[in-house]
Amino acid sequence: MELSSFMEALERRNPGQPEFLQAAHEVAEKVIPYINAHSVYEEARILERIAEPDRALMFRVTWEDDEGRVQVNRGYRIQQNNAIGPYKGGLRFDPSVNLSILKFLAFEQVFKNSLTTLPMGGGKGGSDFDPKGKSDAEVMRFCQAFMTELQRYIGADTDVPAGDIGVGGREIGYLFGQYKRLRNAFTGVLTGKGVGWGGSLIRPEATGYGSVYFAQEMLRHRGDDLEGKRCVVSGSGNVSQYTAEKLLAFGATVLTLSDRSGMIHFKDGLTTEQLQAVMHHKNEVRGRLSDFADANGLDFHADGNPWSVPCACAFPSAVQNELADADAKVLLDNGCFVVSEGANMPSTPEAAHRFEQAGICFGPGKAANAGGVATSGLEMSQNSLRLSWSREEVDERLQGIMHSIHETCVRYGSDGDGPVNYIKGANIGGFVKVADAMLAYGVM
Ligand code: NDP
Ligand code: 2IT
Repeated sequence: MELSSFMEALERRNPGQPEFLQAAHEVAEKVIPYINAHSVYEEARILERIAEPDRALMFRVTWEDDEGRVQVNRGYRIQQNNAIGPYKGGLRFDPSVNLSILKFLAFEQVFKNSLTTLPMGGGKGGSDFDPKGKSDAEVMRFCQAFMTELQRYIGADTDVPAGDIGVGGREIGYLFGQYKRLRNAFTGVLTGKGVGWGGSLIRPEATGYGSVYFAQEMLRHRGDDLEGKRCVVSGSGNVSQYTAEKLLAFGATVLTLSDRSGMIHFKDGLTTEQLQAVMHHKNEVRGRLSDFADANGLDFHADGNPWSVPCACAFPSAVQNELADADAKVLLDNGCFVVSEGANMPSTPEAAHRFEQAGICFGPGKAANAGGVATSGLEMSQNSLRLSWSREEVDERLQGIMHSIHETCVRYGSDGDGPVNYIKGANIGGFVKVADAMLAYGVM
């Protein structure tokens, strides 16, 4: 099996889907040599089958805004692969959402969920709806209309959505309420629920905490530690906030946060009080960092990104392709040697390749940010048991899962005495479990 012919066939069938093709290329590049060494996967055409979603659902979402005007959006759910468990993955509400972006995310999710050790298949969904600038009532009406369509396709044993960009606790509440109303069933059909109505403690924190635990695993593997390290974080949403919180708890210095308006440089390091204020501003006020920086006299760079600030560790935690090759070069030139991807595919292929060549600790998103979906898996377990575990118990399981993901990466990504290739390790490690299940089921 050749990478070029695999990609040519994929490009022919999926024109105009650059993000999906980018994600598929990254996986195929690492997995095809492994497949060639294990011909059973090639004969059964496992990679071709994983790259074709089981189904891709698209539907109209019609709702009324506060002025009574009719609004039309598009909803999606990509059910990529359920070989090892129900489809599982987030919902993204953002004007940029399209089929290519959701297919990339659903494809990544298959490998990520496999790495978590929990029984979850891969899926992703969302809408081009923009929650920004909308009233709570508008967000509620949109979520209800969206779920009215989505509920046909999901279920606690079928497909279990959660949050992603633009979908947090508020949206999950409206979505879950509407599912419960329409189906007259209180089930674990969504994760990221509030703790009083079936949610898990630590789920809001889990992606950020997990990304920091993964960085700590990579450092420990080299006999090093996060304490005292200078760190840059991009984004200021759910993942970034709890990445920053855990970094502070580990005694690291957090130098930056960002959003679509630009970047704040905390020259003396972000304090716990500043982080709390940022959380309030982003989660309650739903404001921009530019206004927060103005009000607090902070060093703000409208055109800046965090990668120009000298650091040892970088946590790209906002959006795909936010870290380009030139940024990777600047990071490396400034001595950065740990990158833990809180976001999905934040590094462009050129940037990831540069990190790989440099032999630094580069944790790709499907490994580094898997703590979020892993804790969603723990929420599903608790829902099935009709029990709630304590904070300590969930956090301990999360740490155990991040440790085990790191071990899988080391197992499949070690080349002799060289540095661990985490891209290779995560892709092959994620592939094998799904591939073996598909082999067991025969041709379908
Ligand atoms: P949020 O919506 O909470 O936050 C997103 C953050 O990224 C915001 O600060 C937002 O800025 C910024 N951002 C979004 N788009 C852009 C853009 N085009 N350019 C610059 N900044 C941008 O989302 P999450 O924190 O949940 O998600 C962040 C990333 O982590 C995503 O890639 C997501 O797929 C990934 N992820 C999330 C998981 C989760 O459990 N939530 C799990 C695993 C991965 P602004 O505030 O201005 O909108
Ligand atoms: O990208 C991701 O892993 C998520 N947005 C979390 C998915 C989930 O089901 O918790």
